[in-house]
Amino acid sequence: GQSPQWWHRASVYQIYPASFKDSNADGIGDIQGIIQKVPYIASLGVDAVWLSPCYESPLVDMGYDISDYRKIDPKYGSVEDIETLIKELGKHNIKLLMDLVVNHTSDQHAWFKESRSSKDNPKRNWYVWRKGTKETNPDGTFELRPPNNWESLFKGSAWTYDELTDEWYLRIFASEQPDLNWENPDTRKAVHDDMRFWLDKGIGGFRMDVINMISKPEGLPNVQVTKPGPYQPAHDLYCNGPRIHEFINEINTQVLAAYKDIMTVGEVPFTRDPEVVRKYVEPARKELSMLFQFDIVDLDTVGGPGGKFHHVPVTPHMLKKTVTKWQTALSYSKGAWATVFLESHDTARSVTRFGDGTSKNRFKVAKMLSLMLNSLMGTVFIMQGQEIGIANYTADIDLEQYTDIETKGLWNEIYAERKWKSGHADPDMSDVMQQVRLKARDHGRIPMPWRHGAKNAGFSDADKPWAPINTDVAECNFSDQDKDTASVLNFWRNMLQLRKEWSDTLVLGDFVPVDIDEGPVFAYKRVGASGNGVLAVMNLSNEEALTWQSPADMKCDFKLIKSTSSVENAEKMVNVSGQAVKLTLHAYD
Ligand code: ISL
Ligand code: CA
Repeated sequence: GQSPQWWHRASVYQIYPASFKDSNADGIGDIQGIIQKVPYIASLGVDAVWLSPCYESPLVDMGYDISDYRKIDPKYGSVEDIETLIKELGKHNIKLLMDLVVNHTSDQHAWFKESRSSKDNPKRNWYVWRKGTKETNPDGTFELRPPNNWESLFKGSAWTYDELTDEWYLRIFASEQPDLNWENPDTRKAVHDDMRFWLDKGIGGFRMDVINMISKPEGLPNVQVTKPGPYQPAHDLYCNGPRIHEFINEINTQVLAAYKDIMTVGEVPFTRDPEVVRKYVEPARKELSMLFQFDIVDLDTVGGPGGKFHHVPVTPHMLKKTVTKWQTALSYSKGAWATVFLESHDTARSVTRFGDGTSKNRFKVAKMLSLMLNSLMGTVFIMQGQEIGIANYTADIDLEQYTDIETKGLWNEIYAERKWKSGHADPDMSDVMQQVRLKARDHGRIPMPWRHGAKNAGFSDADKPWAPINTDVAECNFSDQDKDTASVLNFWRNMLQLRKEWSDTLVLGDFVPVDIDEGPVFAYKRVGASGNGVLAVMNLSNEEALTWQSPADMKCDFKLIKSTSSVENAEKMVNVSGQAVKLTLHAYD
C-alpha cells in the first residue's frame, strides 16, 4: 500500500469563522480574530485547521452560499488576511484547509446572474434548468408544477421557478443556492481554476462540501413516493451519481496532483455502505484522502418518522455497533482511510446528544468521548469548542434566537402540517422545541466562550453578537480550563500528544473489537504493525460503578487507557502484559 502521508497522522481543528473571535466589535467573528488565536490553536497540538466558508456571500446559509470563490467577504476580512493566516499557522507547522462549496453557488454569483438572464446566455447550461408543467384547475385557475418531485434538503420543492424565462432551476438546498451543472466541461474548468487560486496561496487542501451530490442522474427522474405530500426525499438519486468518480478523479489528477502534499476530505451525506465509501478513498483510484460520512453523528436522527426533529433515542449498543462497523470496514492496512469526528457546524454538541444532560457528568462525558475519538483509526476532527466540552444552548435561549435556515425550515414545515391537521391556530410544538434544543445546527455555531466575566464571554466587544452567547459560561470557558490540569481542554491536549507518540498503534493500527455487545462497556484493541497494542475501555453509562472482565484470551502485551485516569501520560499507560484485565469502571469512565 501507500506509505503514510502527513494527513494520516494529523488532527484537524474546525473553525467556524463567524463564531470564533470578533476582532473589530461588529459582532461577527473574523479572520483577524483567528490570527489573534493562532497561539491557542497551536497549543492544542493540531496539524491543520479547516476553515468553514468565509468567501463573499449573502449569508443565506451562513457562507455555504458563495457569490465569488476568489473573494473573502468583507465581514470576515480580505484575501490578504487569509495569506497572513496561512503564514502564521505555518510558523507552527499547521496547514490551512479551505472549504470548497461547488455543488451549488449563491444565486448572487455572477455565473448564475448570467445563467438566469436568458435561455441563450452562454452560461445558461452552467446550472440545471428545466421546463415545468402547468395544471389547470376545474375553476380555470392553474398551478405551475416543478419538473420532478424531488424535495429540497431545506424543505419544499428542490426546484425554483424563474418567471423571466418560464423555467425552473434545481436547488437541493435553499432557493438562493442553485446547483451547478457538472455535466458541462466549462463549468468544471471554472471550478478547477478557482481551486488553483487558493492552492497557489499555499493552502494544505480542501474540505469538499456535499461532494457526492455533484453528479445528477440522467433525465432527473421522479423518485418513488415514500411519504405524504408532493415532494419526496430524493437523495438516493442525486447522491453518488453516475459520473461522480470521474469528476472527482478529474479534480485529483488535473488540479491537485500539481501541488505537493494536498489533503482532501469529502463530505458525503446519505452514504452508509462502506463499499461505496471505499471507492472514494482507495489511493490507487486517485480521488480523495478521506470522507465525512454520517452514520455515527446521525444516530439520534435517522429512522425517525419525520426526520431530524423527531427523537430517536441512542443506546450504548447503537454507538458501539456503528463505530465498530466503520472501524472494521476501513483501515490503513486495508488501504482505505477514514475520519473520526462527532461534531461539526452542522451538528449539535456531543456532550448534550450523547451525555445525560447533567452538569455533574458533563465533563466526564466530554473526556470519555475524547478518549474514544483519540483511540480510533482515522484522522481526528475537532469542532471548535468541543475541546472544552461545550454543550448545547440552554433552555434560556428561546426559539426566536435560533437563526439557522435548516432549523427554521424544519420548524415551519412541522408547524404548518400540524396546523392543517388539527385546525388549531396554535398547534402544540413543545416536543419539537425539545428536539430543536437537542439537535439544531445552531448549537454547533455558539460563539466561543473565551473568558468568564468578560463582555460576551470575550468573543466580541459588540453590544449584540450575531448569535447569542450561551448562558453557561461560568461553568464552561477556555481561560478557566486552560489553568486546570484536570480539565477537558488539557485532557484533549494530552490525548492529541499521546496519539502522536503512539501513532503506529493509535492512528494507523487495526481496530479489534473486544466488547461490542449489548452492555454499557465499549472495549476494543488497537494493534499496530509490530503487534503491540492499546486497550481502550469505556463505560458508556452513568452507572456509578460496574465491573468489567476482559475475555481470557485477551492476555497479551497491552497498554490501557481510561478517560478518568490522571492527565499525566505516564499514568494513562497501565501495562496489562500477560494477564486478563478486571476493571471497576465509574460513570463515563
Ligand atoms: O445539516 C444537515 C442535517 O442536519 C445536513 O443535511 C447538511 O445540510 C448536509 O450535511 C450538507 O451540509 C453542507 O452543505 C450545506 C450546508 O448548509 C452545510 O452547512 C454544509 O456543511 C449546503 O451547502
Ligand atoms: Ca468582526
